[in-house]
Amino acid sequence: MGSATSRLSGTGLKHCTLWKADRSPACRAVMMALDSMNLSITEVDINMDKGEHRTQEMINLNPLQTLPVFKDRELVICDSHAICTYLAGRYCDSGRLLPQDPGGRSIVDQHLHYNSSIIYPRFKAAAYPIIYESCNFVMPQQIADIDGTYSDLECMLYKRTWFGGSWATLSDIVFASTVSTLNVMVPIDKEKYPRLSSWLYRISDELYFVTANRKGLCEFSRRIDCSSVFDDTEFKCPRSSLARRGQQLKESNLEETR
Ligand SMILES: N[C@@H](CCC(=O)N[C@@H](CS)C(=O)NCC(=O)O)C(=O)O
Repeated sequence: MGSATSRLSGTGLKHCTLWKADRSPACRAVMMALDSMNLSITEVDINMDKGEHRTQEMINLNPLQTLPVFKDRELVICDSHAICTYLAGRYCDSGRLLPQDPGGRSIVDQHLHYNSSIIYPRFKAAAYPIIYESCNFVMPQQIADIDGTYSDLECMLYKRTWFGGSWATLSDIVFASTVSTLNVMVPIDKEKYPRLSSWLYRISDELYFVTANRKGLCEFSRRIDCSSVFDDTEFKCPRSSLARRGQQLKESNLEETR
């Protein structure tokens, strides 16, 4: 299991820990939420290929044997949606990511439930046979289901720039992690889904997407393309969220000056 590191600067929550794997969209949603709130916590990398999420220590934390797992002092939360709303409610006063008025909040909740109950099972049905069962392609039924998701999301974006309102909220962050991952397996047809594809383009430019989603998405793509275990000597990335942000910014600045 990866060793824990703590934050370097910024709003550090030393009493909080996230156990995560970058290739997991659920983990990347939490990482983006953290970066968008400028929060830095201890992050521990778990190698799912080695079954590190199934050790007794992890089962004690999360009997469901899934990632992410989050701990704030004695409180343990094992679902990305619940972790994101907890973080936004507890550590972000502004209501920017999670509206404080019941109406606005219900819209975000509705999106998080859609992500959890509809999109996530479709993601698993498409990706797991490739990751775990040496299947080399996304099966036709799974392609149709993912296309159905794109169609739903396209409708939800009618007359909207962002899913939750006039700015990006947790709805957008959570959808960004799953939709960018689905897009690797079933590319979004720009002609058929213009609103969804421009939303994905727009959110891909957000700093938190760059710092917290890109590396894991790249790892996932590599895994889907090659059906091979990701070589974790590549894409070395600090585990503290602020350190991660610093390194990736440095890398993207370097790329720009090339
Ligand atoms: N509803 C959960 C789903 C978590 C989940 O299923 N995570 C996947 C990784 S993306 C996992 O841990 N799978 C177990 C495995 O692959 O063995 C959440 O949003 O946190």
